[in-house]
Amino acid sequence: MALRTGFPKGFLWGGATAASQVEGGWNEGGKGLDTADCRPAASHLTTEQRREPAFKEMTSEKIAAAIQCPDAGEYPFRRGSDGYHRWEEDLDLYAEMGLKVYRMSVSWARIFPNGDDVEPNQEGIDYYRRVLEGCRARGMKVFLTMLHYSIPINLVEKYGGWKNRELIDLYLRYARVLFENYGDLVDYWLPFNEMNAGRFLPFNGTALIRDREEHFDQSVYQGLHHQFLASALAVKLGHRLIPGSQIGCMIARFCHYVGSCRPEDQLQMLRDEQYTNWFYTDVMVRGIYPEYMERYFDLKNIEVKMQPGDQQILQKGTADFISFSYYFTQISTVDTAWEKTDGNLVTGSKNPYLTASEWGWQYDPMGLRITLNQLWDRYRKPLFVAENGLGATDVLEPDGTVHDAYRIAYLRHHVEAMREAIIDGVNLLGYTWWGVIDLVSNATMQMSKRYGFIYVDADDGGNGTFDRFKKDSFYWYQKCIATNGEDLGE
Ligand code: BGP
Repeated sequence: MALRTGFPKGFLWGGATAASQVEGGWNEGGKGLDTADCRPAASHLTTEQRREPAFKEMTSEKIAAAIQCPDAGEYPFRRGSDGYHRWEEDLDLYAEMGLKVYRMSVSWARIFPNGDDVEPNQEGIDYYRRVLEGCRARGMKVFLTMLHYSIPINLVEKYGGWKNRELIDLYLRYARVLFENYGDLVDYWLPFNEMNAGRFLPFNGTALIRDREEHFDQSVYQGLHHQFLASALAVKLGHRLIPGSQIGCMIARFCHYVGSCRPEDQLQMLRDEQYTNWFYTDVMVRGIYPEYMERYFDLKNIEVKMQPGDQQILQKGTADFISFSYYFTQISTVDTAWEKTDGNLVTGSKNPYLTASEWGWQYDPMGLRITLNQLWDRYRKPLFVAENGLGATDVLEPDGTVHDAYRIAYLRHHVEAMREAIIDGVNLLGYTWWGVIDLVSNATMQMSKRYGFIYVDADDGGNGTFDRFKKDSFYWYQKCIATNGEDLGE
């Protein structure tokens, strides 16, 4: 067996966005109001305030106010980055960068405005067909997220979100439309973005409203069970409708390091890995509910209601590949006084050996190599880094340039880490940088937390031209792709 030397031929270099964060056009083309459209701006809040459950969770009061609001107002996702209108210009820029694959998502509410409509909205179907054909015409493959958080608000108001089993059938009706209409244009399918988000950001993930639930955790895990079933059934349906299709799964991967050599800390790390990561991939890749969750459910007084046949559904709909988002690492410890820092979806314990982004996310390329090795060792399924990126404050210079050396450094180090993992023996299909273009932040609803290689001239309040500008990182990634990851110099 020859030692690998670097990125394989055909490695899928790419970029990612999500419909709710990039599109805007919230009430155009027959689209219905969705959950993202109802999340109010929060850029005025402090970091401490953003850690509060009251900020992270949705309330009936907030929903009612959002439904009443007739314009984009204080709702940043209603504007996004105006990608709905500028998709051709954006695809041209991605092609100029040399992207081999574009990870994008479809908005459920553009296809079924209320989620339970009998007939789909043809205007929405046609819109995405044009975008997908645009990717093909520019030589880019497509990695399609079928559901990246936002669902029609009617499914929350009328059905109570994912805790209601009826959502499985409604989701499959939607999935069928995607498979039937875009089977010739999509290369990789992803039924759900970050399955574990249902646990960490329940409004986004499982569409739950805190004040409407008696036993919140029970509803979260019931909702997750329905999503697992919907995902497995989508895999089965997709394979039947499109023979040979590649349909994966995804989690937000939380990589943990043990805080000390105390056995208690080591056990804590095992539990953290099981409860935040392995549970989700074990169900979607192995097709089983792992035994360690029984103890957890018992502890939390949770009883996931299953119907006869559910286990078989999970077993028959396992994922073809595993994708994940990777942003940071955190410490596992039983020491409650350990200093904290923020990370994607969670607040975790701080690692003194690492530096962090302006938003507190700890910068750790080696954690990506470790994560890739762990996932490959456990499942031996092809892997895909569906998200990785740096949210930072950028400055648009008067001459239209943006000098983001910090983003280039972050990217270079993570590309090096992936190369090392490939040499370690990991089977890695591709890498889609999160926020290939500036878009509204998922957790903080800010435009000013910028991820893109392409700058969008808009501020948190939606003021600006929304014109696009290439950052220095645009050119760096272009060269990285052109040399298949060989040239990682300035
Ligand atoms: C992931 C989400 C993305 C994206 C990213 C960055 O969890 O899948 O939608 O937003 O995190 O997070 P944020 O936008 O909060 O900085």
